[in-house]
Amino acid sequence: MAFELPDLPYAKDALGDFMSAETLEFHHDKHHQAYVDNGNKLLEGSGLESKSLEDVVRGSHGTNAGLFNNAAQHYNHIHFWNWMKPGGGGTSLPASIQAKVDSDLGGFDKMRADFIAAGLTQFGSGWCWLAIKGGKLEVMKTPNGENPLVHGAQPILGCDVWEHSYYIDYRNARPKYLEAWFDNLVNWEYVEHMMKEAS
Ligand code: MN3
Repeated sequence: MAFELPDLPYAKDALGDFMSAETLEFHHDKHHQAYVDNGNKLLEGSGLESKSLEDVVRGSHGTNAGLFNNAAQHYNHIHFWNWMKPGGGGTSLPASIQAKVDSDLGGFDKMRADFIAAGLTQFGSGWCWLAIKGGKLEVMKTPNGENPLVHGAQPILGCDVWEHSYYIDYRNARPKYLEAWFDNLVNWEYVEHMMKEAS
C-alpha cells in the first residue's frame, strides 16, 4: 500500500528545547516527506505494492536498495515520532519493560548506558535500538536506514542519530542529544505497546 506521511502526535513546539519546532519542521515535513515521496515512486512496479510496510522493508532488503532505504526510513520515522512525548523519559518504566530490562540488559542504568553508547559509536548516520530477538531484549545499532526488522528482530525503541535529527539543537554534540533524548523525551508507554506487538 502507498506510503503516507503521518501527522506528528504532538504540536511542533511540544518537545521544548529538547527537540525544537525548527528541527521537527525540517525532520518531519521535509526529510520524512521525502522518504514517503521517493518510497512511493520506487514502490511502483517493485512487486511489493500490496505488502505491509514491514514486509516491504524485509522484502526489499538486499535486492532493491533505493526502495529499502526509503521504506525503512519511513518505518523508522513513523515510530520515532511516537517514541517521543512531551514530559517523557524518566527512570520509572512500565513494569513489563522494567522486568525485561532487568532480566536481559542488567538493569536500567546499564541499559541506558549501552543504548547511548550504541548511538555514539554508530559511525556516521544510523540508529540505535532496543529490540526483541528470539524473545530476548537486545541493544542494537544500524547504519543509515537499516533497522532490526532485517536482523530477525523487532524494534521496540529507536533513536535517530542522523545529523538532521540533532544538528539544529545540539550542533555536533551527539552525546548531549542522546542523553537529553533518553532522559526527557522517551515515550515508554509506546515502547510497551511495541513490546506487546512483538510478542
Ligand atoms: Mn531522521
